[in-house]
Order: sequence, then C-alpha cells, then structure tokens
Amino acid sequence: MPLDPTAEHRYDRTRLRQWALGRARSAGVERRDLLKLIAAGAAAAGPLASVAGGTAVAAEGPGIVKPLPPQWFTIRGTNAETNFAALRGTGQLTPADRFFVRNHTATPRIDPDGWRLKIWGSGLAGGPVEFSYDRLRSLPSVGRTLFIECAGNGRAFYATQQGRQVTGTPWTLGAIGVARWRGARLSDVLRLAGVTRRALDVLPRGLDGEVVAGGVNLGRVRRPLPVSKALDDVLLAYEMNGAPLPPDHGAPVRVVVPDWIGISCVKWLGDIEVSEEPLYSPWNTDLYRLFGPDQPAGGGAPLTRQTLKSAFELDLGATLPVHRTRLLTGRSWSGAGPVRQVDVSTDGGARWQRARLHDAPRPGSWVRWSLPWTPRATGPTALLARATDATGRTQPETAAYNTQGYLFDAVVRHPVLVV
Ligand SMILES: Nc1nc2c(c(=O)[nH]1)N[C@H]1C(S)=C(S)[C@@H](COP(=O)(O)O)O[C@H]1N2
Ligand SMILES: [Mo]
Repeated sequence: MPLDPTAEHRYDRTRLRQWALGRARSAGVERRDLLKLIAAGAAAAGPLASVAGGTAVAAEGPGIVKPLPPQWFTIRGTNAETNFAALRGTGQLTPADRFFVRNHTATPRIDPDGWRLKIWGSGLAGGPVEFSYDRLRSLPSVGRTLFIECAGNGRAFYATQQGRQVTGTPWTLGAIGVARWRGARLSDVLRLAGVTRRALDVLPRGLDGEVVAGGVNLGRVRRPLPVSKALDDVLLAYEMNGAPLPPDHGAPVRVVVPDWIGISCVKWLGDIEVSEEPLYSPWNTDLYRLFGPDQPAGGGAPLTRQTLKSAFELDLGATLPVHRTRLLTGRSWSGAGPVRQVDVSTDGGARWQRARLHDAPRPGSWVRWSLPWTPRATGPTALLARATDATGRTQPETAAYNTQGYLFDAVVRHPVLVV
C-alpha cells in the first residue's frame, strides 16, 4: 500500500519535536556538534556548504570510476551531472553510462564475495544478522522503474531566475536518472532479521569514506527512514537496467526509496541499524531540511518526497536555425504522482501548447514528451515546459526559497538563440 503523505508528514513533525526536546538519539555524532551544524545550516553560508557541495576534490579528478565524456557530463566537484541533451534519443531508462553521480567522497571498490550486510540494533528481537550477497540474491526479487534524483537538482536556477544565493552543488536539471532497479525487498530482509513491532527508525549506512565538513567528522553517509516506509516499498537493489550495479551507483547493493530524495538511496550499503528510539544523522538535521525566512522557524521537517520538474533535452543556450522545424523533446517527473500533462511555451511564456506525451504516466518515473517548433524570428528567446501531476499540482513560476536550495520546482526558462 502506498504510504499516505500526511502520515510521512506526521512522522517528520514528531521526530522534529523529539529532536528539539533532546529525546532523539543522534546516530554517531555528538549532539553538541549536531547543534553547531544545525545553527550553521540555518545561516545562508554555513560550514556545511562543503558537504552539500561535496568534499575536497582530489587532484586527479572527482573519484568516479566510469568515464565522464564532456558531451554527456558536467563535472561538479566530486559529482557528475548528466547533460540533458545527452538523453535525447535514449529510451525511458537512463543508460548507466550516462546516469548522474552524486558522491560525498569517492566511489569505493567492493568485492561482492567478501561483502556482508549487517542488520543490528534495539529494534530486532535477537542479535545482529548478516546477509551475504548470494543470500540476498536468493530472496524473492522485485524489479521497478524508478527515478533517483538529488534533492538539490535545479538548485542553480535559484540564483539565475530568482536572484537568490544558495549553498550546495549548483546542478542545473541533470541530477536525475531513471533506471530499472532489481533487488530484494527491504521488508523481507528486516522480517528475516527479526524486526519487532517496537522498531521505529531504520538507518542504512554506506561503506564509502567518512565525510568531514566544517571541521566535524560526520561519519559515513546515513539517513534514517521511518520503519513504515522501510516496510512498504523500499528495495535493496543489486541490478540496474538488467546488469549488476556499476561501482559508481552503489555496487554491490544500494537502497532505492521510491519517490524520495536521492540521499535516502544509500549506495554501497554496509549495515542497517534498526532502532526502537528515533534516530538522527546530519542528513536529516542540518542537511535536507528547509531553512530560510519563508520556512518554519528553526527549519522545516526532514525532506522526503521529490517535487515536480521538467527539462528539455537540449543544451542551455543552444543555437537553433530560423525557419527550420525542430522537434523539441523533454521529460517531466514528480515524487507526488505520475505526470499527467505538459505544456510548452516557445515565446518566453506568453502562449502555451500541450506537448505530446510518449509514455504512460507512471508513479516514480518520468514521461517523455515532444512538440515541434519552427522559430520564425532570430534572436534570443526562452523555452518553457510546465508539468502537472496526478495530484493536480502544476509547476509554479517561482520556487520557495531555502538557504540550501532544495526542491526547486519552478518552470525553468531555457535560453536558446535562434540564428
Ligand atoms: N553511501 C552513499 N550513498 C549515497 C551518496 C553518497 O555519497 N554515499 N550520495 C547520495 C545522494 S546525495 C544522491 S543524490 C544519490 C545519487 O545516486 P547516484 O550517484 O547513483 O546517481 O545517492 C545517495 N546515496
Ligand atoms: Mo543528493
């Protein structure tokens, strides 16, 4: 059964209250340090800017294993953004070699033979339980077509369209990909491990390096999930588009949380704490919450679902010949439900036309769309695409400002030059 978003919201409010009262246990970071970090996050340019933006880049490159040809990727610190133009002509699934990479440190190489997934914590009936790669693969498998998208995707447009400075990696719209993920159900693994009714939070943690930011060692990447979501539709994926997970995307096993922000999809999974107590990590306290004058005092609830976006499969600033018909193509997606309608404007937003959808609207994925356009005048103009999802929500003109630039959902003005 899909989780009711209002239930997620209640969960978040409760956790936040418990945290404020000092009742939630911070998983692996001193409460004193976390409070420092939260205070820093509430300021526009806190020391954690470097976490959101990735840690220091090694001289040789971003610590990514796969080739990053410049026609497919824009390198941003330790990360690689997919150029949307590189998706033109690809199918609904993003090929693994063009899928964006968001690494807090660097891609580790992990041998599946020696790998073990350890499940432990106060929320289990017995002691820790370990799963080998083969055992995980022997459990019933589920395949799902789902996007993984960074919460900061589109962040660059807060500055370029709204004149607001935000911290973090200045992604345009390419911090998203859709893949066919295959894996075991997290719920099956938790049940085999003896999860109890009193379990509250589940904390998957990666095997990549510790993240150091603002002089504080935040430990390894980890972000709590409510047990209700963990038992609902979360996958422990070992395949991406029909092949074993590539190193950069979490080999041998990663978490895939449908509809939620990318940070919940922990790569290079090593262990999962199951706790009777509420858990906190930097990734749901200082990071991945909304701070700013238009946000709740002290910051909003930890982010869960992704928002609504559209992108053209065209370079920003592309040059197009006048009087020549071009098929404009793009994709739209939403974490709240399938995209039902996409409207496109080729004159900066004065007139709108309905785009043709090429995929059946499906939750957790995107729809491809197209509209032919014959430019009649030379000069600069802007292309706009505006999606509406099954909840009836349409992309707004401006996105709600927050200091870390998350959840940009406004219609993007895509500059082109007609010559
Ligand atoms: N262990 C680990 N998991 C991680 C990360 C990371 O740095 N380390 N980055 C997260 C973030 S912020 C995002 S957006 C997604 C990106 O997944 P991808 O690199 O496969 O595209 O992975 C998430 N899982
Ligand atoms: Mo992310």
